[in-house]
Amino acid sequence: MPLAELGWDAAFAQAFAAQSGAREDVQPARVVIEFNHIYRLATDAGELEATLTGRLKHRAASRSELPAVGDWVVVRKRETEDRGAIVAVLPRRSRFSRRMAGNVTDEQVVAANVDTTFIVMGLDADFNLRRLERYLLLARESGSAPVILLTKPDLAADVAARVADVRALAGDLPVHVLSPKFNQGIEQVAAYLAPGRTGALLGSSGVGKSTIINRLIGEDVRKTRAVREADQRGRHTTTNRELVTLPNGGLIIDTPGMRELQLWDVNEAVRETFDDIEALAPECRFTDCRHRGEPRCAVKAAVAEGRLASDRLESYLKLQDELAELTRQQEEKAMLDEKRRSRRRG
Ligand SMILES: Nc1nc2c(ncn2[C@@H]2O[C@H](COP(=O)(O)OP(=O)(O)OP(=O)(O)O)[C@@H](O)[C@H]2O)c(=O)[nH]1
Ligand SMILES: [Mg+2]
Ligand SMILES: [Zn+2]
Repeated sequence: MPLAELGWDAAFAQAFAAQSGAREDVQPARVVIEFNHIYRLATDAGELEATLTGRLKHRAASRSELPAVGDWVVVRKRETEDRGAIVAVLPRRSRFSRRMAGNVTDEQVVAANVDTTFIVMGLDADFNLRRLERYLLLARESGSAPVILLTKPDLAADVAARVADVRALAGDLPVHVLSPKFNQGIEQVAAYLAPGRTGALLGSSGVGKSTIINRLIGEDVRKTRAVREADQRGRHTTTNRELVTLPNGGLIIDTPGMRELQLWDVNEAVRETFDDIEALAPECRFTDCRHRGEPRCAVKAAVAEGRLASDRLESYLKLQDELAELTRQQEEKAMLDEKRRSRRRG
């Protein structure tokens, strides 16, 4: 498959030339799937399995510097080896990151070099505006274009009201309603996936992400499973992120449903999303006003006068708390990393 059909272009070619110099034993490849540090890569000559070079592994200060699905990498393959070795990751054009699940303070790149991030939410029991807001922050920060897909309209009584709530939250972002199971509205997704363009499907388990891919392809290539009877939750059917090539030339990343979506650096996206509050802040009496009851606070005044919704301010303040805690943990981790490094230096 020619590299262009995998999303390769002049800018990536330039980055590759800068990384590989005059070496002749390396080639560009795109990460299709990762499993236990073994990568399946797509090249212009077919697929290839690869591992990381020790150098790449040990130089990485964060997990986010290692290849993720969608990444373009520099891979070395010798005729005497049955596997390739990834020597470098090319700079990402976009990346959807979250904080790693569990107790670790590190960034996890969920998908790289994505043009369109599809945030998929069910109109049924999955429907949750606060969660959608968090997805949107991470998607805005990713550098890709967010698009909201609402599925399972057949299982919701008040579709119109729910869609209206989503539109109010989404501002000028596109919102589409579709029914993957019944093959309705899939062309709205296909429209974003011209040849060489990459999309990624993100959302809870059971919302129909893999079903969308099956409908785009016209064949059941991805495993899907009915949600649990009792509580309508998904069964975590997809277990690995994977870049899938579509017959019409587009590419799409299927991802496992996320159980938790902890924020990573989304300060810029918060500023953009809450630009109304940010615009009021300079009129507060104190330049470092936190809008939590300080005297002559322009933001509180706007709420009192009905110019700003109080639940909007509430979610803004909650996000500020969460981001402050994240910054504190990042600083703590940076300090520990530095100590470890200086101890190693002796
Ligand atoms: N009623 C209804 N069911 C749907 C719709 N879209 C998908 N489903 C069903 O929802 C179930 C879960 O779909 P999947 O595609 O496996 O969901 P997923 O998002 O890939 O889930 P994970 O892989 O676990 O993250 C399947 O039984 C689908 O047939 C829809 O619009 N309406
Ligand atoms: Mg799936
Ligand atoms: Zn204030």
